[in-house]
Amino acid sequence: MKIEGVSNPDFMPIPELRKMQLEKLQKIIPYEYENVKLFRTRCDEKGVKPRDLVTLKDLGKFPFMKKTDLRDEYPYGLTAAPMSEINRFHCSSGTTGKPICIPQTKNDVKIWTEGVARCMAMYGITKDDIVQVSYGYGLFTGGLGAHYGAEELGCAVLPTGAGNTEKQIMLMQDLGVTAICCTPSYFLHLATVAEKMGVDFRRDTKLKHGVFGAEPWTDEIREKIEDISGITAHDIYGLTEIAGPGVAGNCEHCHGLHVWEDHFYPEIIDPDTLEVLPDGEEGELVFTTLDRVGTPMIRYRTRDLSRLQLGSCKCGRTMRVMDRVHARSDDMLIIHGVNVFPSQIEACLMKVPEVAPHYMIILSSTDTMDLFEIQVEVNSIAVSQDPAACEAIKKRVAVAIKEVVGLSPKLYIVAPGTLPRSQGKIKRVIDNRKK
Ligand code: DLL
Repeated sequence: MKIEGVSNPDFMPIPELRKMQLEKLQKIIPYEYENVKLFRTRCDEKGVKPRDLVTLKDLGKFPFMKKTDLRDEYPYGLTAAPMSEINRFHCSSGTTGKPICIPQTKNDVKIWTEGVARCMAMYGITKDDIVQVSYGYGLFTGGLGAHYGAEELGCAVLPTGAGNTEKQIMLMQDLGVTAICCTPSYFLHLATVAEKMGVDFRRDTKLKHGVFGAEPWTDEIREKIEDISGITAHDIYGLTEIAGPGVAGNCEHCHGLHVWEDHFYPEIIDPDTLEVLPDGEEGELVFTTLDRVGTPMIRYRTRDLSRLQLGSCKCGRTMRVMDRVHARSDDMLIIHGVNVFPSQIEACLMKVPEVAPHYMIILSSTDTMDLFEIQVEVNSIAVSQDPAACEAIKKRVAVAIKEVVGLSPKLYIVAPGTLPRSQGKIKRVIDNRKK
């Protein structure tokens, strides 16, 4: 894999890229049709055949895949390669029922590894960096994905996994770690623990880069992270079904993430009509894996809401830029009939400097109405114990939330360290409403 210079696939001329995408689709679609019964049946029902894929636009004729397909066909129903070719399994658990299982070949893992390495190279991480991987290892793709990607770049990797936070901070200092990979919420937790230990990231560590993803995080949280630690917070996106982390990442110029579309073909659809939307319009992100053969995904509906941006990026990369993912269509809360995304609440909270980036949205209901509460941590114990200061903060938060979503939740100010922390993906909404 060449990372520097024009031979890097990131900078491939667009006509060449589109030609390559079409050629890869013209291979993967017949392969999937031949090897995966569900796909074949759906194509037959729709009256579409692999040979109907003549231009990239024709992809829109083919059926979608969804998470429920993976659950229904668990464990091997969507596996296209023979078991002798399978080299790795990754699974992602949902809240209920069976997990989804993605068997993959050696080359599938290589494509994924390359995606992560390309992201890291784009962030300015080099073989001189010492990379601490604090994503969970195991069935979750975060740990092994970041690990393989950093090793591919030639970095020295410290595979701490998630948890054991004080030890992580000690190792970070002692070994001179320069880049950390974890969820943004876990980094915020690390920062709080570091502060308690008297460790100042700027003064006492060599940390420069954070490779954060696996959960939505707002621009406001990003600023907060950079502010408290002095590092550059990079965004890495991906999902188990498509590979894992490293499907897309941000460069220093774009406000969004370059999608490695030489491997992962993106579309945006209207989640209601299922029509493909033109670049520039927001909708649900759909991916087709162009050359993974273990469990190819054709038009996989991610549920993530994003947009493929128009125009070119200053960095010269030709790979399209998707908007940062702030929400999933299934994250949307309907409170008193109003659509609310948790990220909107987060952005409002982060406008108030005394508020810490830790909060919990709690919904419950009486027979007739929804009850909407938010518990918010403040930065200092002194503030949490000063009723007048708490009232003033509540007022500012209430005004911001009213302005953005038009609702007035009941606000509770709590002391630093009160709300649960997570080593992996954070859960910030508890919905106890009667269904
Ligand atoms: O979270 C893969 C990953 C690991 C990505 C580490 C980045 C870093 P899943 O567990 O299958 O895979 O969850 C995928 O997480 O559909 C998004 O909703 C969300 N997600 C992932 N990255 C981001 C991100 C991993 N950078 C689901 N921003 C996806 C916002 C993200 N949401």
